[in-house]
Amino acid sequence: MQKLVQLLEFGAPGAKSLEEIRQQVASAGCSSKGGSGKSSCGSAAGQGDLAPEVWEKVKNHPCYSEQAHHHFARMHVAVAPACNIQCNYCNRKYDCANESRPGVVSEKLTPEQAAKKVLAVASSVPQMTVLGVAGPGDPLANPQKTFKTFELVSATAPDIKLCLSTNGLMLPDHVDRIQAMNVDHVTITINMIDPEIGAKIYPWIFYNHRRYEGVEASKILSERQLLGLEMLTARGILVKVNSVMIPGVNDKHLVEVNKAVKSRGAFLHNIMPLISEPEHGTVYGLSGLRGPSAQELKALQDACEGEMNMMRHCRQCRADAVGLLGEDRSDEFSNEKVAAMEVTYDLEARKAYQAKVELEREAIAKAKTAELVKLADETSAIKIQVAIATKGGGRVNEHFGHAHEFQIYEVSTAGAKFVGHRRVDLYCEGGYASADGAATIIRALNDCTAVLVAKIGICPKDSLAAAGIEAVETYAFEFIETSVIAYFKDYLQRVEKKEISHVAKGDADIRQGAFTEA
Ligand code: CLF
Ligand code: SF4
Repeated sequence: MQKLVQLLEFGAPGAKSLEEIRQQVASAGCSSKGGSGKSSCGSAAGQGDLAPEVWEKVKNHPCYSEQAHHHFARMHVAVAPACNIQCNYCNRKYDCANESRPGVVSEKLTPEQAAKKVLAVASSVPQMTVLGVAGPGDPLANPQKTFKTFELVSATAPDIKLCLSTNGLMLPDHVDRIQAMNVDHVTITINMIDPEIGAKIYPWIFYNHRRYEGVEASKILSERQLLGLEMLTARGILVKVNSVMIPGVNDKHLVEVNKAVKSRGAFLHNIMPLISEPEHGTVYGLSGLRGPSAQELKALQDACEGEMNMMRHCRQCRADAVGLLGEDRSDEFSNEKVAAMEVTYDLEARKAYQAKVELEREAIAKAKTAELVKLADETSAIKIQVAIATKGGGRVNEHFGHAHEFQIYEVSTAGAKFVGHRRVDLYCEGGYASADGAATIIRALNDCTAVLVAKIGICPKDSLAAAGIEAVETYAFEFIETSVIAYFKDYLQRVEKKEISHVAKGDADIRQGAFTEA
């Protein structure tokens, strides 16, 4: 392992790329015995005007920092099966290995199994910096299992940040314990502050040994959520609020929710689209309630953006997700595989990886500043969206045909900003192109002027062009934001020279709850 640490030393001649390091740590970290084996968050990058102690908490957290999500991974352990409320968008009985959405999980774990799994992942995936308990039920409806897991992990892997996501009903009762366990990041899902609206989202809650229904249930839930939020922020714990945008139910109301949570000190607001398919068997899915379109979601997020950071890179993960947001490596760490692993937890190698990422981040920030300078003389009012094929690291580094998702950037003369992502079916299946794949990808990217890729074949390039989307390979393996800005500058020049016409784009499908091939 000493050799590996030497390899990681930044500045060393011939230093390895991050991808090489990841692979090398993965092969050295643990072995299988017969098993098969307004600143820094939301949209912008860098520390900005965050206090240093806050920056320390968020800089390596893939959910609390948009920039960090290109480099750092989270994992969830499914130790909390029970829930104490019912949401009309949730059905935890549904499970599919290829499905990614909250509440979905392949295996439930005991705290001891979870602690071993965390060490196994930490040994193999140096970019994993955060352990979250996010279900499949509610972590605070299962407090013994949740806190026991945190206790075991903080004793053996103290560098891993602990994270908790709750519906908030029992939160006020556990705030002291959360603080005592150094859980710095808590997410509360708050979909309403008006119990009349809540009654359309929550049929019942179970509280103080009693079942409550209708408006009464939502009134209790809302009071407990807001009290828990106030108690956490008073203790300096960072709180992210997740809200599910449910068209026709709470979409307009979420602006009020945003104000309410902002005034109580929430750090970040994550407005997510409703995932609603009949096959999920949820009340909303079965009643045909649709999720929002890409433009509807963005318009609400934009309306809420102000002093408070908005999160736009949420992938609505499974309760057992492992990996960078947008990738799921949970299959590699099944109970059976973890039980057969010999785990070597190497804190020094993990620290070295993180130091290397710091250097990469500095390089990205410098390159972005340089590219922005080139835009300084432009006065155009044009604003476009550009899709990116990436597999992480903040670079344009994915082949079009291999992309499971595209990241979406909005760019104008003010610069480039991450505004979302689109999950898509793979264009290439087993080496063959899929006609359906092209159509669904075009629907998902319909609001984009261009897609920047590492590589693309002639057929998909032509299909995209016919749909008014330019496929561009010029920026292969370059930093994303600098590429987007450079593309935009080139686009403006071509418009000015009348080589092309600027065309306003239409709406797009989010396809958040889509099935994807793992
Ligand atoms: Fe997990 Fe949530 Fe912690 Fe992140 S997820 S408990 S804060 S470590 Fe992140 Fe996943 Fe979105 Fe959650 S992308 S669903 S916001
Ligand atoms: Fe499902 Fe979470 Fe709602 Fe419970 S709180 S019903 S687990 S979405």
